Formats: sequence, C-alpha cells, structure tokens
Amino acid sequence: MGVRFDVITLFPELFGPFQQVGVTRRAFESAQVDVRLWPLRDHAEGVYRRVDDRPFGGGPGMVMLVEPLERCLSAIRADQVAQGAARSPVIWFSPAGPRLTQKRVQQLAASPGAVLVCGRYEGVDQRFIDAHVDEEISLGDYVLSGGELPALTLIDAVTRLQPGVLHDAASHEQDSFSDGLLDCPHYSRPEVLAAPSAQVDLPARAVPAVLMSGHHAQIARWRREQQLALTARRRPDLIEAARARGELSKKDEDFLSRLPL
Ligand code: 4GO
Repeated sequence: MGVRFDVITLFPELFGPFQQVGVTRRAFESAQVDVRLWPLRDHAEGVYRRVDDRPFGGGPGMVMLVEPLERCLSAIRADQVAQGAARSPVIWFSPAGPRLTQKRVQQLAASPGAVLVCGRYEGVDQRFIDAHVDEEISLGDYVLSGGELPALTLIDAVTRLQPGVLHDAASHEQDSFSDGLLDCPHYSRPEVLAAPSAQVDLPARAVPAVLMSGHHAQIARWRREQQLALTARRRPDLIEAARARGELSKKDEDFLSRLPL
C-alpha cells in the first residue's frame, strides 16, 4: 500500500516545504505518499557537474543531457529493486502531452506510483524520452520554466485522494470532476452578511434559504441543480460527456431543458 513518487529534479529544495503543510502533511509524514527526491546534479560528472549542454543544430537555450538522466534513473531502478518496490512508469511533463485529468489522478492514486522527470532549460535530449518515458503529461496550454510545478501538482492531486487525508470520505466525491460535473457553491457563517460599512450600496447577503431548511433531500437536489447549471454554462462539454455515460437522470434532463440559453 501507499504511493511512491521518485522525482528527478535539479531543484529538490522546491519539494520540502510543500510536504510540511495542509491536509496532505500527514500522508507525507506517514509515507502513505512517499516522495523520494533524486537530485540530478548528484549524477553529473566532472569538476563542473554538467547536466546541460548546447543543442546540436544550433538555436537558443540548453538541453538536459541524457547520461546524467540515465544514471539517475538506473539508481532509482536499483533502489526500487532493493526496497521491493514496483518498477513504476516514467512520466515526463511537457506542454506536448495529453492534459492531466482527475481520472488519471484517481488511477495513479490507486497505483504503486511513478518516476516523475522534471525538465529544465529547453527540455531533455529526445533520446532519453524515446528510451525511457512511458507517459507524457501536460497541465495546460502554457509554458513553465521547469517540470517541478507539474510534478507538485500531480503529487498534491494524488495525495489528497489517499484514505484519511480529507475529513470524510465523501469530501472528494463532491469535488469538481469526481462526478464529471463542476462543484456546487459553498456557504458558511454568518447566515446574513451585513454590507461593509464603506459600501452602503452593497445589500445584505443571505445564504440561499434552502441550505438553512434542514431538508436534506431538497438540499441535495438544489446542489445537484447548481452543479448542472454552472457546468452547462461554463463547460457544456462536461454535460455532454455525463449524458453519454448515462449519468443524467430524467430530473436532471428536465432541469437542464428549462435553463435559459
Ligand atoms: C510542463 C513542462 C509546461 C508544462 C513545462 C505543462 N512547461 N504545460 N516546461 O504541463 C521542458 C523544460 C518542459 C521545461 C518544462
């Protein structure tokens, strides 16, 4: 049990503080999620410990060298064998990969883990990717200066799904995407919020009455309808996908058909 991430990075110090805060901290402390950092510089050679060089064919920037990466990956494989851990897939973060989804996060959360390769500079020599990378993942259509934030993002998304991390098991079943729809709005105290004194034009803002009614079935129906309305407006593609999976009831369809376009 537990998920192991082996992270290849030039900046291992980025991962420390992250493991010390929030609801996910216990999962790291108990090694329910075991993050092992592999500083790439440790596998570089020579006085200068080079991990990058100029691209053949010319052009701007630097490319991460194959050999330190291969030595680092060999050290990870040897450690996995020594620890009796599974040989986990190698994930490389780049904008060219398919987008990370909650579905993939759920699969990884129930898996032995992965080796996460964090690129820097212009990227990694293609021969490393061709020989060793099993899966390429992107967070979205933008460029980052390194793969560390995508790695931390993946680790966070996987860690919060581990048993005991959230306050109750139902908590993440309510998340956006867990049922394929966006999350409903949330409210807490006070029940009626006074206008800030500097903004007399802002009316007092009450919590939606149904949430104060104590009618659990009505509350559940209201939340479902809030999810449906928000998702239909912002992400009609997700409504279509939920419909195709047969996850919209007659009630849901009636509600959607009555929404203003
Ligand atoms: C991943 C990596 C963006 C993403 C990256 C993304 N930029 N959209 N940059 O998930 C090679 C060196 C890739 C820096 C890395």
